[in-house]
Amino acid sequence: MGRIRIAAGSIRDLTDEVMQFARQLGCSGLVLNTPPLTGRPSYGSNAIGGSYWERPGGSADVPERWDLLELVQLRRRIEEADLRLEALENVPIHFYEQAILGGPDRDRQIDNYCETLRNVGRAGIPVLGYHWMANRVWRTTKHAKARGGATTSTFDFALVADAPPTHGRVYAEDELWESYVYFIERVLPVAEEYHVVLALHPDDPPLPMLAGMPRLFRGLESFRRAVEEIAPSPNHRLNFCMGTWAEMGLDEMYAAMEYFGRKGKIAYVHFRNVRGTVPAFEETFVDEGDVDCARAVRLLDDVGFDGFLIDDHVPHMTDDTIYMHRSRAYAIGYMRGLMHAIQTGTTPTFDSVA
Ligand SMILES: [Mn+2]
Repeated sequence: MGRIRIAAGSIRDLTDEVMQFARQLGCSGLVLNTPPLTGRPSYGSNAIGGSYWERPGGSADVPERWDLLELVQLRRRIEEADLRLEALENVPIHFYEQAILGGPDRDRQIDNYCETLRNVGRAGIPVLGYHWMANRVWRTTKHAKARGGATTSTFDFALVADAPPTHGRVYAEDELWESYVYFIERVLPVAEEYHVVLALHPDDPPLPMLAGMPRLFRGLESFRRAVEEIAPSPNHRLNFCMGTWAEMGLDEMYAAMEYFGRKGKIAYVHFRNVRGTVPAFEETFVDEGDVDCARAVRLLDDVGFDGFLIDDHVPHMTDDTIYMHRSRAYAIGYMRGLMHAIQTGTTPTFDSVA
């Protein structure tokens, strides 16, 4: 009991303010989501984000990899604020889009991805999240009415059933499995060697196909195939997005949580809630959707999950910030309350940096 940590998630831009916010909420760590790193070696600059490498007349190409020193600086800055950098989730999609598509540049992108993985490991960052969505997360409105006049995101497949292919043509599911196997067989050994856990996020929305692009990771069986058959390793686990799993149906969600949780295959959890399943659903506050969050936390604790939970998508509350501090404070406070409740009889421990 009491092994589960709570971290603040969905942070793109690392600021002193957001680190204070996380500390004030009692979080033990942070997850950064696609942080805007330059990817350029920064050892020549005298300021973080300095312009040494912005040479006049120099090449304007955008690196498709993350640089070691920037990653070290990121981790140190967070640890100096008495937090831990729990994970980075998702390199920019253009870093490995050709790998997903099985395109002509995939070997170059995979080489770069491997170098990013080495740098993540060298920088002492334990987890790198990834997904296999060439056309990303889809919502059909971001301004639906939520409780009390908050606004939220919803998805209704009927509105986009006729969407043209996002990547020029209709891809077959077999093609995406082929490119997935090709990718993971090359990157996973590097993750192992450099002690990084790769954490796979489901396709959101979890439909078989969207705009000409198959969506592989939409159920327990596809994840089992990925982390047990194709690429079994202690360094290959799930970024368990409770919201996306609930979009598949609650039975699937609880079954997967128990199945993968018991095997120690869940690296961390996106703790959010929804109402409805594909083909149509809406995001909700954490305490009002279809998922019984108390049951979820109890289940995670029962199966011995010892990773961390983060807030994920949250409804936008009145006068909230772009980062949605109000709504995130509510979600994280709620998560802490649930954790306290299941730890009754023990002393709640929300460790700082170990
Ligand atoms: Mn998620």
